[in-house]
Amino acid sequence: MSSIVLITGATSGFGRSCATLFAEKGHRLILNGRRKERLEKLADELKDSFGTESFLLPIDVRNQDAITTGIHRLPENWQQIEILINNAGLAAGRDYFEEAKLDDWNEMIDTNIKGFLYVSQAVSKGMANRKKGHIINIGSTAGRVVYEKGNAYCATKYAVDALNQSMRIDLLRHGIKVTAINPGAAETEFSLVRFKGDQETAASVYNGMKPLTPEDVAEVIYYTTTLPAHVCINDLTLTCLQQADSFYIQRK
Ligand code: NDP
Ligand code: 8X3
Repeated sequence: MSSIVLITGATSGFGRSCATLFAEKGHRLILNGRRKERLEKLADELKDSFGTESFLLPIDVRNQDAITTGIHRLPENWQQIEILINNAGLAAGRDYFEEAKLDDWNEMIDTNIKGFLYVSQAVSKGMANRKKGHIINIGSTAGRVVYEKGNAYCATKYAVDALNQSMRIDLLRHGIKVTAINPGAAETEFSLVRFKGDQETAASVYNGMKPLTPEDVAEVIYYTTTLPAHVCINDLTLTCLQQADSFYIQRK
C-alpha cells in the first residue's frame, strides 16, 4: 500500500537511503534537507527509477516558523503523512568538554533537539487527528553509552531517547506508533560533517572495521514499518558486528 513518508535529512546518508528504499517499495515521499539541488536531483532519480512522486521541503529544521508552516501548509494531497522519519541531525566537533566550541553545541542542540521537536509536533498534530501514523526517531548508540569527547552530541541523542519514550506515551491515546532506531557507527557524511571537511580524520573513524552502511540502516527502518498494525517496535539498537556499544569496538 502506498503511504506518504516524510523524511528529514534526505540529502545524504540514512535519509537518502530511506528515500530510495521507500520509493522502491512504492511510497510517496516528502523530502527535507537544506541542499535543495540534492533534493531535486534525488526526486528526479526516484521518478525515473520507480515512478515516485516527491514533494520537496528544502527547509532548515532549525527554522521554527518555516518548518512548522511548511508542514501545516502542505498541499491538500500531501497532508496525510503516515510515516515520519525524523533523521536530520549532525555532530559538530569532538572535543574535551572544557575545550568544545559553544557554536558547535548550539548547532547540535538547535538541530538534533529543537528542530526535531518542531518537525515532530507539526506532523503529530495531523496524525493525532487522523488517529494513525508512525514516527521513527533516529537516535544513536551515543544516546545509550556516553564516550570521551562526545559530550553535547551524546546529550542530544539521549534527548532523542527521552523524547521517543515521551512521544510513545503521549501519542498512545491516538494509536500512533513511535519507534527509536539507534544505529552505531555507519559510514555516511556524518564524520566529514563532524570533522568539518577533514577527510583523513573522518575516514579514520572507520579504521579496521566494516561499519554499517546507510542501506543497512534503511533496511531496518523499513522493516519496522512492515509489521502488523497492532505491533510496534518501541526501540531498536543496531551496530556492525565489530561494535558492541559506543565504547567496545573490535578493530582489526
Ligand atoms: P549525513 O551527514 O550523511 O546526513 C545528515 C542529513 O541531515 C543530511 O541530509 C543533512 O542535509 C541533514 N541535516 C543536517 N542539518 C539539517 C538541518 N538543520 N535542517 C535540515 N536537514 C539537516 O549523516 P547520517 O545520515 O549519518 O545522519 C543521519 C542521522 O543519523 C543524524 O541524526 C545522526 O546523528 C544519526 N546517526 C548517525 C550515525 C552514523 O554513524 N552515521 C549513527 C547513529 C546516528 P543538509 O545538509 O542538506 O541539510
Ligand atoms: C553516531 C555514532 O558513535 O559516532 O551517532 O556517535 S557515534
